[in-house]
Amino acid sequence: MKCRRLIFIFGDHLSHRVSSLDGADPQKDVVLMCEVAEEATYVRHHKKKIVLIFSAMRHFADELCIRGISVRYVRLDDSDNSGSFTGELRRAVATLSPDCVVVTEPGEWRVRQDVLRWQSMFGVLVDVRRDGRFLCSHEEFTSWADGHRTLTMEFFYRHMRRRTKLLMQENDPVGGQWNFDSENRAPAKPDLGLLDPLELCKAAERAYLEGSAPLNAVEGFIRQIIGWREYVRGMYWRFMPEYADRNFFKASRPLPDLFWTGKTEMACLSSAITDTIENAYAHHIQRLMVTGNFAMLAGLDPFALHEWYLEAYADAFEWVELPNVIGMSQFADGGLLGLTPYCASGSYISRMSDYCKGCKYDVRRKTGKSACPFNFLYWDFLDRHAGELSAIRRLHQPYATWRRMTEDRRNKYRQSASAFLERMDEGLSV
Ligand code: DLZ
Ligand code: SF4
Repeated sequence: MKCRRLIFIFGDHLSHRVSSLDGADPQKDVVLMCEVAEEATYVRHHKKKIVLIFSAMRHFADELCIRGISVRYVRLDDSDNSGSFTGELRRAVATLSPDCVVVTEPGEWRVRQDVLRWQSMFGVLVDVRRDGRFLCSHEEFTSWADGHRTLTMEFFYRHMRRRTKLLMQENDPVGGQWNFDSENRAPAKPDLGLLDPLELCKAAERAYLEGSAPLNAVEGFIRQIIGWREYVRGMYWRFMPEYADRNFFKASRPLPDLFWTGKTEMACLSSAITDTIENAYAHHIQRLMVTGNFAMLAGLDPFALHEWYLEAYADAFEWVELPNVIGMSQFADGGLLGLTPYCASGSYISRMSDYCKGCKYDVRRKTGKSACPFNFLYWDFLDRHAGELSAIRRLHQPYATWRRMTEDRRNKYRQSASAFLERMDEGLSV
C-alpha cells in the first residue's frame, strides 16, 4: 500500500486543528500515532501522566477514524513496536512508502533533534509545520530577542500586544497602562491545552468591551496567554539545550528521599509532596513557594529538581516546565527569566496557607531545633549567596536586615541551617 502523505501526530498535539492535519486527504493520507517506550522512560513519568496521555491519544485516534481518516496506531504492547518515534517512522515508511511525511514541530528540543534527522535518514521529504497553538514563531521570537539587550517578559509582552492589537488604541494600551496588576503576582502556569490562543484572547477582550469583565482581569489574562506562555516557549527554544544545565548557584545537593516518600516533619512540604505523588498535581503556591522554595534554599541540584517535576506532574511538558523550574523557581539561569529569586521564609508560607498550625516546627522560632526550617534556611541562603544576590533591588531590604543582626545572631542561623542540612544529607528524618 502506498499513501501520499504520512502525518505523524505526537501525544502533545491532539487537536483536530493541528497544523499537520491541514489539507489532509482521507482518501490518500495516513496518520501515524505511536505509544513508545522511549518517551515513557527518558525520564520516569508518573503513571497517571502516562495513562492520561495514552488515553487521550487513543480517543483522538478514534475521532480521526470517525472522520474517515486512516490511522496507523501503534500501541505500547504491540509486539513489533520498536520503542521510539524514529523506529516507528522507519517501519511506517517501509510499509506505506509515502511521498512525504508531515509533522507539526514537536514541543520538545530532544524530539526536534530527531525530527530534523528524518529527511536524510529516510530519504523522504519531511514537511515540518509550525505549531499553530502559539502566535509567535521561532523566527519572530529570535528577531525580537536579537533586538533587545535584556530579554524581559514585559517588553516581549508589549511587542505582542502591538502585534496582535489586543487591548490597543492606536499605539497605546487601552486604559493608558500596560499592566494593571499592582501586586505583580508570580505567573500562574498558563495551561490552555488545545485552544486557539488568539481566539481566547479576543473573547476576553470582547468581554471587556461589552462591559462584562473588568479591564485588570482581562489584561491579566491576556498577559498570561500572549505574554508569559509565548515568552516561556520562546526562551526555551532560544536557550536550549544549554538552558537545562544552568546552575547559577552551583547547587549540587541530591534530592532527599522525602521527595519520593513525602516523609518529613515539615507539614507544608509533606503535604505538597504527598499531594503531588498521589494526584500528579499540586497548585501553584505549593509548587513555587513550598517545593521550589525549599529546593532553592537547601541548595538542591536544579536539574534533578527539573526531572522530578517532569516526572511528578501530569501537566508538565518540558517547554513550559523547564523554564519554570530552572528559571522562575530556582533562579538557576541567574535571572534570565525572573528578575529576582522567589525565596521566602516560613512567615510567608504561614500567611499564605494554614499548614503551620499542624506542624511540628514553630514558624515563629527563627533558630534551633524546633524552629521552622524555612526560617534559618532562608537567611543561610541569602548569606551563602550574598555575592550573587545582594545587588538585586528587591533583596536590598533583607540584606540590610541581615547586616544589622549581631554576628552571634547570624552564626545561630548558619549553625541551625548546617545542622539541618547535615541531618537531611544523612537521611535522618527532618
Ligand atoms: C509524555 C509522553 C509520553 C510519556 N509518551 C508518549 C508517547 O508514547 N507517544 C507520544 O506521541 N507522545 C508521548 N508523550 C508526549 C511527548 O512528550 C510528546 O509527544 C513529545 O515530547 C513531542 O514533542
Ligand atoms: Fe512549613 Fe515552617 Fe509552617 Fe512547618 S512551620 S508548615 S515547615 S512553614
